[in-house]
Amino acid sequence: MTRSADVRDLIDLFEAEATRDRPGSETPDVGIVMGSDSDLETMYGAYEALTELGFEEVTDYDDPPESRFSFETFVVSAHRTPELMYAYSETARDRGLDVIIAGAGGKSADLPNMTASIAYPIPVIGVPVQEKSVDSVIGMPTGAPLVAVDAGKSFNAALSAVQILSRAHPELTDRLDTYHDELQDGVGAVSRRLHELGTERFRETR
Ligand code: AIR
Repeated sequence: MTRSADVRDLIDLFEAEATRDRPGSETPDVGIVMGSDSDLETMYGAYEALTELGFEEVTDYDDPPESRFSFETFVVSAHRTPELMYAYSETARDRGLDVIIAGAGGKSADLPNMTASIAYPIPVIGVPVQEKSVDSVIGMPTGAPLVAVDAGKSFNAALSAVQILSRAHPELTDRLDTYHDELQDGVGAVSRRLHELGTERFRETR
């Protein structure tokens, strides 16, 4: 048993949350975990995508945000805090999470795979924080699934998470459609400008 008071507190918090009977509208839908706070810049893309799609961050389980869809964020290290990883993942379903985004870096990026195994059948989207983490994130044995994005693509991980949620929540499909329309508008506007200005002028004014 860990002697770290903060880790112990977090484990107690997860276990207590798991025993509460609360509607899905009051619990986080998406969990974001990362192996270290040094991963935060890379994992920030997930935050950006979720907030762009109208999700709010839960920072106090007793005071959930107004918006229907929300997410939570924690540092959980597979190697430095294995008990915390176990408690986070094992309680995920009872705490109301529907999908988890897990990022880790280094050559032993085990958080996504272990989270996927323990939180099963909740889908886990793994984010290799560095190129050298890709093999360790995607190399799951048959029967132990993990969805993964390419190195650093945490923004896409969050879009995938919302795609998964949208199958049960049509309003999220609308938000994803709007996001995609805006993406197309952006490319369309650039394409038109490039064509109309010509390559040299476009490069000068870019
Ligand atoms: N890591 C942390 N615990 C287990 C692993 N694999 C990863 C983090 C981070 C890297 O190790 O996900 O990408 C370096 O962490 P730190 O804290 O030394 O910067």
